[in-house]
Amino acid sequence: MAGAGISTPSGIPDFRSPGSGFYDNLQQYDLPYAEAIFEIEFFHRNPNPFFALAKELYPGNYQPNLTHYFVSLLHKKGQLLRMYTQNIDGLERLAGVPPEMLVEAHGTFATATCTSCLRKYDGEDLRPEVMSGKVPQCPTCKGVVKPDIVFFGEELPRHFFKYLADFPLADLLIIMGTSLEVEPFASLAGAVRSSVPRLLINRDLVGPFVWGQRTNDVVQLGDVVGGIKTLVDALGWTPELEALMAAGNQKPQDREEGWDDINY
Ligand code: CNA
Repeated sequence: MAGAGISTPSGIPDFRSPGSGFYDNLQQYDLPYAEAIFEIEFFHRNPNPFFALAKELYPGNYQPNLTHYFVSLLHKKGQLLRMYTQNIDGLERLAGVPPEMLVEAHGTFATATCTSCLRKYDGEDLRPEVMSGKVPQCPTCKGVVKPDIVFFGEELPRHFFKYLADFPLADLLIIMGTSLEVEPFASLAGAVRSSVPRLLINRDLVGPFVWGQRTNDVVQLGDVVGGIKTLVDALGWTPELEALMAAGNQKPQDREEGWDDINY
């Protein structure tokens, strides 16, 4: 399970970190209150603040970091049952985690839907309008086309409910970079069997790790990249992770920089 904290090392602010978090830096969006940017009612009245944020977060502006590649490595080793992410930045996909191994619980910019006629679009179809600061319009009915991000007041995607089958099968739950404050996602932490170890890698203690730790819970407090490096090192996987990152960072632009330039 992951949240915005795994993407802060890629340069994307999270919501709740004091000072750097998105909720502390909303002046530019002219909102009545922070959460309005993700409220569907507000969006129907004024989609501009959301699209200002979408321009910033649209896939292509940021690169995955070591944390995303770690999940990709877990998959390559046949150890990943599923990744449940709250993130909407698409960095898991960019790091090579196949879409079917991902549950993007709060949606994705990869697809979009017209809010009037419900016609489906590929996220790439919207890119020119989003990047030029416009609200994308449906060519068919002129309705606003909204990326398939889950807003407050909207239902979670159907595939979120894969958790009912996945979580009882897990034999380890890794939770990283999330405040575990958003429901129903947060409650997934309690959906594994009580005999299953849960590992929290996060800057601070969150959710059940504050008030109801199980005897087999493990907490690694601090920066998520440092925490994952420690884990990967203990597993003896560091060379493989470095190779995966190097290959991933070369791919998009065929870059020639070395390890030092890789985003971690
Ligand atoms: P959050 O509530 O902002 O919490 C982030 C957590 O991560 C906090 O506990 C931080 O202390 C911790 N954290 C931040 N950076 C690090 C770091 N480098 N190392 C270790 N811990 C760190 O974010 P959640 O994901 O829990 O909240 C759910 C919201 C945030 C979801 O709806 C997301 O869609 C939404 N969000 C997503 C993105 C993204 O896609 N990258 C960015 C901002 C917000």
